[in-house]
Amino acid sequence: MHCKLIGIPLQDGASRLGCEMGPSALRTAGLADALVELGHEVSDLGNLSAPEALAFEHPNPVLRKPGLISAWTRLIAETAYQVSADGMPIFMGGDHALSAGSVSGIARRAQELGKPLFVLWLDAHTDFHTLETTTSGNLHGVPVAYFTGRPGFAPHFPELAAPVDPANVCMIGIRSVDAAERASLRQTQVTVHDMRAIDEYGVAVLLRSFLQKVADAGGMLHVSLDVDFLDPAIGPAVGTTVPGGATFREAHLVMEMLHDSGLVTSLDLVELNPFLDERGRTANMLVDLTASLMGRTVMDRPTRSY
Ligand code: DIR
Ligand code: MN
Ligand code: MN
Ligand code: MN
Repeated sequence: MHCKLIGIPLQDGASRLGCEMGPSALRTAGLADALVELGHEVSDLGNLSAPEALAFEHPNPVLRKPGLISAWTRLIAETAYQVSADGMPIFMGGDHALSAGSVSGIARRAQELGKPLFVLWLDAHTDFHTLETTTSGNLHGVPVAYFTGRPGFAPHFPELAAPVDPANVCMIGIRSVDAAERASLRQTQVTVHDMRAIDEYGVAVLLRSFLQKVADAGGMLHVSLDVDFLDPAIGPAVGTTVPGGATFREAHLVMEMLHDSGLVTSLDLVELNPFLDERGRTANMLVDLTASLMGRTVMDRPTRSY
């Protein structure tokens, strides 16, 4: 596989500054070498430069830096579309607002290839606010609503070339949902597996049925990994820690099953805030998880195991 690393030093979607150091921390933790060791070709395309903020007027007064996030979304979507012509793009964040761009750009590519795009959202949060409903104003809380085409983003955010079908979005790890998000999720076909579902069924059962759906549809699969999917004990470097997250073993199993499926075509690594890390352990964890996604195993597996 040809892995393309794209650094996106976007931090203004989150309330705590520091995610702009995420791409550097992932490089320092050895992401490229870990992929090379697995036999992949790796191109590090460097970091995108911050765009100029657009003029932006909106009745919701709490929105934080909406003109800047909108400009980033346009830039990232264009980049994602371009780099996905071949190989496997890995978007190194940067906060989760970047996924408004990465997913919408990949969706445009998928449409051109005539394939349905599926999204696996690994996160404590559903990130399903709109510009109207967010009360924090932090725009890392809106990307899923944006790329699935919920109303209210036009004309402030770039028009979507290809909205993602909400029925093709599966969320795992969820444990913090605001009331407005819950209400709009009820009106969609997004699959939301909260932590209770993991506890009751195990993460493998939940993921396997989604992967089967992607495979049956001949789809492309984008994985968006928010650091706060992980339990804070193994991923402290995030501004919005929520207790009760995925364990080391659950997170690795998810990545290993994703690898075995052969379905993953692009990846976001987001919300890493190195300023909050402990001697690089969260950055190292993300590199380890990415290595598992890209084929690192303990023992050989003769057959696909999803
Ligand atoms: C909360 C927290 N739902 C908000 N969101 C996120 O501010 O809208 N934290 N994405 O990581
Ligand atoms: Mn998120
Ligand atoms: Mn989150
Ligand atoms: Mn691993």
